[in-house]
Amino acid sequence: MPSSAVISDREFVLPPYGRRIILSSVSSDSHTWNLVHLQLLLEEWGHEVHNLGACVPDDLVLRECRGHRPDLVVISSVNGHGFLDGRRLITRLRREPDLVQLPVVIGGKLGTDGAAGGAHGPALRAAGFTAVFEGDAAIEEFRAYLRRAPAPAQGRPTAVAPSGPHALAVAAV
Ligand code: B12
Repeated sequence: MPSSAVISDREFVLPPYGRRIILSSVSSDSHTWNLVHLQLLLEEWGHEVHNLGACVPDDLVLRECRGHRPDLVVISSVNGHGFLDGRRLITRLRREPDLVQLPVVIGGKLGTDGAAGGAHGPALRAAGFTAVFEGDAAIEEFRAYLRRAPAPAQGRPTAVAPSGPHALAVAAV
């Protein structure tokens, strides 16, 4: 299947090293092996993962974002409701002034057409996701996304992008 990653040109910056990541599913999705697999991959790539698990209510995601102050939020869904649940979640999250610039990506089987999906990127990005990963190349593209970043100017960059023009920036791990 061709690439279907849709990555925002919004002003988000990720710190260029092992990041603090919140991993979560959406409220309706009870699948767990997707989360286990993603956690293992992310940890193997050098990141610290706080896995919220399956069937996570929107309120809890927002609360954890505030309490945990992640560099990145990764939403995974495979039950077919990821598009609707994800759009509702990100709309809610982007309404919060303190979370408006937090990088949040989503991936998996986001519609009811299973692995044949891949058309949800533009709408989910328009709703506020930083990047959307669907299809066979999702993991590969996600890894490439995590690796892209300029060298840090100095010190630990903030989780929230500072104001001013800069492209999506993620570093090699
Ligand atoms: C096991 C399973 C279940 C188990 C889950 C048990 C558990 N504890 O996880 C049970 C029986 C509970 C279940 C229930 C349902 N399931 Co189910 N399930 C599966 C099955 C067979 C395997 C899923 C799995 O574990 N895969 C292994 C993991 C490692 O792979 P993965 O899930 O694909 O995740 C990978 C990628 O998707 C990707 N990815 C996922 N998220 C993200 C995020 C990012 C950022 C990136 C980059 C990549 C990424 O990377 C992951 C790791 O490689 C799949 C079919 C299949 N072969 O995939 C159906 C499947 C996911 N289920 C499906 C459905 C429809 C359901 C039900 C709605 C059925 C029903 N009518 O009740 C319910 C939903 C329940 C709910 N509330 O969510 C459909 C979804 C259809 C769709 N999206 O178009 C599938 C695809 C089956 C099918 N072909 O129809 N299911």
